[in-house]
Amino acid sequence: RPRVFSGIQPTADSFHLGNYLGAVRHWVALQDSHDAFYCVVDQHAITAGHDPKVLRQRSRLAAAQLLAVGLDPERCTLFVQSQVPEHAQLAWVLGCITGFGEASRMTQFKDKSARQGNERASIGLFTYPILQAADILLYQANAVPVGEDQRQHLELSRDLAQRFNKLFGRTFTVPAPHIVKDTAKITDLQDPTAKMSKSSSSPGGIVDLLDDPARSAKKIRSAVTDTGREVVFDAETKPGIANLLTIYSALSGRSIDDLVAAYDGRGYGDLKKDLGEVVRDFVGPIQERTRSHLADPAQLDKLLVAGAEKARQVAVETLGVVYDRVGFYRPV
Ligand code: AQP
Repeated sequence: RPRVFSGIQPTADSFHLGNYLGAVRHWVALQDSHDAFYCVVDQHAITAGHDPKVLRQRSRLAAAQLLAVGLDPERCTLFVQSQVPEHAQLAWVLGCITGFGEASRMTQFKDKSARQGNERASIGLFTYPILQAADILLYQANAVPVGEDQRQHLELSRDLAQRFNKLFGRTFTVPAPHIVKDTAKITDLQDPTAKMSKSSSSPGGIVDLLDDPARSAKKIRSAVTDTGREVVFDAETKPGIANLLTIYSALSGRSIDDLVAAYDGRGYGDLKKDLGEVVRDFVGPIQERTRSHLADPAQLDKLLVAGAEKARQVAVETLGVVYDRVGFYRPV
């Protein structure tokens, strides 16, 4: 079976609808067709400042949410990044074949460092995509399900795999992005031209899976839309409505055309009200399941330790080949 790898940062208490619809939903779907490795990337989560106690709890919360939305440890390998030291070890090697200029072109670093102030942005934030490449290449992943915002980072992962293979001999599978176009960029409810984001959206712009369902429904009802009335899907001229239709379609399984026809002549208010209810009904059971996973931290930890052991078997093997190929010292 082809391999799939993806990761998510435990940088907030809750994942948001963008994380779920752009990426995690596909993780769930790929469990049966692929040999799937999914990772809570806590090492990525310290690149922009953090609180140690909160981070540890958020890693558990992230794992609990992933289980709640449908990851099944019997059908995939779920683990926490820092439990597998080979990620950081491989990142060092990959960093040594990455150009400074090449890394400097990563737009996510440019955006985030500009927001933080260039003097305060860490080297970890700068080398983030190299650690991400290590995450992926360590597992010889064929495909990486992510949102559109990760396309450039994935391109770097591909370049590094190819470069390493050329320099030192065929070692890595070159991974392909698995970006499902329809939901690849869920936008901010208050600024429908920007992506919904943990770090840059205002509270009104983001729908968290673990937020109070009534509050989420209210946020949907208050989403920014244009001044027209007609419900049509046009991401250029009506980005707010297009975003709501995208979310509605993905959560309900109804096609965009079907929704547009259903709201013909009814205006935005009805659409927002109904979508608010769809979101409310969707997050309710996820919250319940998340709570039940969190209620048994020993069981959760057991599962994550087992996941890390499984992941390490692959990681150790790949790193061994890498160390050998680059000529690291090995006593005879
Ligand atoms: N708005 C989005 N639409 C579609 N996919 C999205 N993803 C994130 N935002 C959207 C995808 O979610 C996965 C996990 O991403 P992450 O752990 O890197 O989370 P993130 O990028 O930290 O999430 P945010 O909200 O975008 O935070 P900031 O802005 O702080 O970086 C990835 O596959 C990502 O593509």
